Amino acid sequence: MIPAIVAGVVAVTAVAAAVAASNSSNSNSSSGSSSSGGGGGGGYYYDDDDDDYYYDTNDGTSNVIITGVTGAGKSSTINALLKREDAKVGVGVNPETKGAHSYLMDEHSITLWDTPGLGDGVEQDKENIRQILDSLTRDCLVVVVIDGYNKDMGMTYVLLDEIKHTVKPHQISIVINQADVAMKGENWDMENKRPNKELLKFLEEQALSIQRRIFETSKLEVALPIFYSAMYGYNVDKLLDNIITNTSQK
Ligand SMILES: Nc1nc2c(ncn2[C@@H]2O[C@H](COP(=O)(O)OP(=O)(O)O)[C@@H](O)[C@H]2O)c(=O)[nH]1
Ligand SMILES: [Mg+2]
Repeated sequence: MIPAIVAGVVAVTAVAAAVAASNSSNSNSSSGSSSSGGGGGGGYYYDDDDDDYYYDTNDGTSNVIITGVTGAGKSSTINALLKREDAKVGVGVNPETKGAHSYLMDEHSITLWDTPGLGDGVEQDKENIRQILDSLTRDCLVVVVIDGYNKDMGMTYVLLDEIKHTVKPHQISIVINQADVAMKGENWDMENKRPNKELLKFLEEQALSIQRRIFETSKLEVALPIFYSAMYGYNVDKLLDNIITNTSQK
């Protein structure tokens, strides 16, 4: 069954193939995986009605799609959540994630999806957005990762404008990574791996401002973004709590 799918072409199929590939590569990093690529386990399914492949939502886990611009820290966020270095992290802003990869969080019945980043060229972005849209399901949670100095919000707005037609606002979670460098590295308490008072105030204001800008630009009423640092583990527990709460809120 899998080779037939891999032999097929185009985006959704590429994602489906990635699902199959990542599920097999996951088997050595997580035990008791309930999502196997082939057979009856899950990963994807074929819908006769519209002759297309879809992510399997019947494997018992909730799909959490991690999106955002290249370099925001999607892969690093996944590693921080998993507490292991499974997702390949880029050096600088080179896109390291091509195609979607899944990571199972057995203990929470969550499948995290690492998606290709945005901002790598018009054609590539179109293709990547299409892949992201194809991956959305009725009850998935879309986590949009923004970097702490949000240098490129434009692409994030484009993404939100695309996904808002497919998912409901409560299925979108905006999160701000790289809290440690939000003030260019200043006011980060390196010893305790947390922001000092000044940076904390800056981050709180930034979260409010991003929430407001998203409303103004995309007319989306999203929850107040959580800020964290995947690199130093700051607020990652809060991020996980937020994901768990939002995935159980169907
Ligand atoms: N300072 C800082 N750097 C980070 C953080 N998270 C990720 N990075 C760095 O940002 C770069 C891009 O990270 P990556 O996870 O590959 O981003 P992706 O393209 O969105 O998957 C890498 O060099 C990471 O080490 C963070 O919380 N703080
Ligand atoms: Mg990546």
